[in-house]
Amino acid sequence: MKFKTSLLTRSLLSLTVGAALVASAGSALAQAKPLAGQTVKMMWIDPLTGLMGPVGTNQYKSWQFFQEKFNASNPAGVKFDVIAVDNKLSPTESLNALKQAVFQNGVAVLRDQELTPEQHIAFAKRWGGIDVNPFFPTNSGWPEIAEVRKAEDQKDNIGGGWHTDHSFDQIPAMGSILVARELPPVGGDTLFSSMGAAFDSLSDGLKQTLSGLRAVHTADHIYQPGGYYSNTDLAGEMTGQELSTRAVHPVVIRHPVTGRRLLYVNGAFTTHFEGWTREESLPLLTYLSQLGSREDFRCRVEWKPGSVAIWDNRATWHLAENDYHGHRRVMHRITLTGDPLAA
Ligand SMILES: O=C(O)CCC(=O)C(=O)O
Repeated sequence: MKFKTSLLTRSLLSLTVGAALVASAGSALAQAKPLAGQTVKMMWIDPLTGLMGPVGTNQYKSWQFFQEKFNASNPAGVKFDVIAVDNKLSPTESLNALKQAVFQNGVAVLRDQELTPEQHIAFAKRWGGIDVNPFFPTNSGWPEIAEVRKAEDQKDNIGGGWHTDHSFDQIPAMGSILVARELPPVGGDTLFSSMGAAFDSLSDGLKQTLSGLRAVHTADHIYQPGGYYSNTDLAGEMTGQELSTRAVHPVVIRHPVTGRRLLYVNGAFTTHFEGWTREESLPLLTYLSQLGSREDFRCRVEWKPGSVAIWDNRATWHLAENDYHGHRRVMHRITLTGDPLAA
């Protein structure tokens, strides 16, 4: 599939990392499908409690559960692995297995679901708290659910540049659970990039330098009046323009669960290194943005009706491809509360 650079991509990149990255954003990735011959584990979710577990009764909708692994050494960029969850696991143990898969691999996809908004919310609560997104439309009728939506007549999309969600918060969101509601006939994939693989690829010298740095994150240039969205055809739908955001985080963090070291700056929300001017910061931020979006650190999620993706914001960046003009795409996102970040 040909990569198309959206207006958001262009704006964010020119803001933070410059036009060079646009030119480098080619894409020829493998697709998010289980490998032939592998077993796909069936899981179910309890509509009332949001608990998930192995299928064993007809009373629940089954889950197809596979995880998507980033593989820095594979030029194709993606390796898929179907998790073998033991049928004897309890629902809570199964959910814990899914959580571990997301923490270790960055993103997991569940296929063929029929989650109602209430089930989506109940499932999200099983992961911890919900961070209500103050900027996206919430037209689903549930305040916990942000709508990531593009209409047939709109040209701009939400999330069209590489980013990680809510890095501008003091305690950034752990991740998100994104449910496909309406999909275009083709396109509209989401790309993910592994920040563990990006960090591992650095020289010892740059690892050491970055480990001593902190960076400033804000979304004011995105959501405030005069910011990115005010110049798009999404302007009338976004909210929270009066809000101001700012947070300072280590440039290299440790994953709170796995302990893996991760690069934690992103092209959308990181403006400069603490104690450095923006001009001084830009060359290094540009380099890191180019590195982090390298094809061999990425995987692609192809959406299908009933797909649900769960990702870890600490361990990944993501980008929503804007290559389906003339068609409608509606996704429901619940943002999951995170933990304080530490080096
Ligand atoms: O629509 C998508 O695929 C992802 C949207 C996005 O970037 C986000 O919710 O942060």
